[in-house]
Amino acid sequence: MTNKTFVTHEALLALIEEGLNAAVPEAAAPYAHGHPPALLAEAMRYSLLAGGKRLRPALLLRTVEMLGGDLQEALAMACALEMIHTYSLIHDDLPAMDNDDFRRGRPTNHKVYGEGIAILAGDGLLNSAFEGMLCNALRYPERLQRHVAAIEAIARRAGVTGMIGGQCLDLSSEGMGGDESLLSYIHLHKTARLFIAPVVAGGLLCGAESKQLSALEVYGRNVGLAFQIVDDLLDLEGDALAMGKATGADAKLGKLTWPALLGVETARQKVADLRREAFGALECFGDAAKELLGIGDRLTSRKA
Ligand code: GRG
Repeated sequence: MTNKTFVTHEALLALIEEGLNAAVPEAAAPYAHGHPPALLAEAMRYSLLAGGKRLRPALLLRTVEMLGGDLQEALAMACALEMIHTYSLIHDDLPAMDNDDFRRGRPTNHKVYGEGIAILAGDGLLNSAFEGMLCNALRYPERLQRHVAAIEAIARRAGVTGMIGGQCLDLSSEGMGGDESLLSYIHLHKTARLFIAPVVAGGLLCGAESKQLSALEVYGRNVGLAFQIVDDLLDLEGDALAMGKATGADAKLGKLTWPALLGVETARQKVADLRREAFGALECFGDAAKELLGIGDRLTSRKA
């Protein structure tokens, strides 16, 4: 048994919202040097503060909490993950990619600001994410090495051998069919890498040992893959209103998904198997893993 105390879910979300709000401030006076143009700041904030589930920052902060780290020190990194995720959604929604009109319960960024500004809002969020993490790292010279290792872990998993690589294969294989190995590659890279990044980065920030880092990686990978299959199932059978975006998009685009490839029942079974493996990986952390397990539970049993 552990006497560890945990921040409430509401308090954690409030901390994340506060961090995000500060990470991309509202515009200063027009043409103020050292500030983004008003339109760009507005477009970035439009998508960032639109109320997503904040899964990736929560995963990082819960990992840091589990390992006894400092939530304030980790906040910039948690927010950076949400900024990277939000940039990927803005770009994914563009006509050149998934061409979606609706995201997080409101019109997509390019529907409001036009394609050019939406591309720049995504670019701005991606760059600001790294600016924020690096500025924060410099505030902790005694743990600079840990910060840099964690930032590298995030950069790699969001990059061309991670999310961007997965998105590339997803896009280039649209309507062309494919098999399990292609689908596994796409899901692991496009989605699961951004679930592995927060837990491994949280571990690195807290100086976790290699056995613990491996366990965190297994947890992140399995919940990430399960999350993506649930997303595919919801796209097939979910309620567009509850989801805050249109459903049925995968079938329209001829996308390779687990339900399309193996059927709905096998896809559901796969979610259950991945979930079991993910939870098993956290056993080495004992009761301290309670909140991380809770996130895994919510994201593999979600209905929206
Ligand atoms: C453009 C480089 C680039 C990558 C895009 C995010 C992404 C990669 C594609 C989005 C397509 C998609 C629906 C993927 C499924 C997994 C996913 C990322 C779902 C959305 O994440 P949530 O449910 O969203 O965490 P919220 O809005 O709650 O943050």
